[in-house]
Amino acid sequence: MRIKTNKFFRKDKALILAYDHGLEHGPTDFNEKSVDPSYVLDIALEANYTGIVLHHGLVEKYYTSYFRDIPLILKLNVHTRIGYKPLISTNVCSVERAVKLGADAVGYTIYIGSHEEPSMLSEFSKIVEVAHDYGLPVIAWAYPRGPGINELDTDTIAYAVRIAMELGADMIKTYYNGDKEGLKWVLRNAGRSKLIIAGGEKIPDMQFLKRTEEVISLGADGIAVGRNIFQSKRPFTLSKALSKIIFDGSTAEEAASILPEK
Ligand code: FBP
Repeated sequence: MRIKTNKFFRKDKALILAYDHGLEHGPTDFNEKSVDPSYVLDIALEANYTGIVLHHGLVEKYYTSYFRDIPLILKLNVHTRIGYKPLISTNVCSVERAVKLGADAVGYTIYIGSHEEPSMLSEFSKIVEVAHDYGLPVIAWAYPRGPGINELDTDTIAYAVRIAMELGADMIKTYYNGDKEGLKWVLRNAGRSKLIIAGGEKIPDMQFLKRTEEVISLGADGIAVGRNIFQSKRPFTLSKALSKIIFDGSTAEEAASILPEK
């Protein structure tokens, strides 16, 4: 089944803001401003992001004020960093509830290579089935992770992406390891699924712009960024600079010209 994902794309590219970190990493990811979900939603709105990733609690209490202005990807599972636990991302919201809450897509993390991978593959497949019955696209966070797994190995990333593609993901979010030829191979393995590159830990703004220019020029369908935006001192203008690279074909240097002095 070909499910429409065009809501998340402008000129065939996606710029998605991820804000699931409060659950995934905890408040250490936030500063005085970004701890407030309304502040991050304002960034998404003002910089015209093509989607935002939220968990259902934030959707109910905050997203309703932005309803339909920013396409919503409701994240259905979660893994927290606190305490010892198996490497499984736990389902915390149904597709039916996501539909009721006005989601335009659902998101699901699979830790490829974890001991718990079999149950995530099974749950993901059921989610794809139900979501597609509603005509809802599914985004897989296809993240290699687990004992003995090199998360940044190109073949392992390509394998993770291939698994998500063959299990019906409409969009796949994964890491870029800096291997340019490798990304082309990863993209081949995404097939007709869209490949979105995850942001990662905060790096200097200019370096992030250059990395974005690189992945877009190599054919990635977009980026999904969290910390590199809401941990930046200038998240609004940095977002606009990313837009220039992704949608207008600007170089990182051209895009950086709109950034204010730090
Ligand atoms: P970042 O751009 O901040 O890396 O966000 C992307 C993301 O996939 C989030 O959606 C998620 O919360 C987080 O990274 C997962 O991080 P980790 O890989 O450390 O578990």
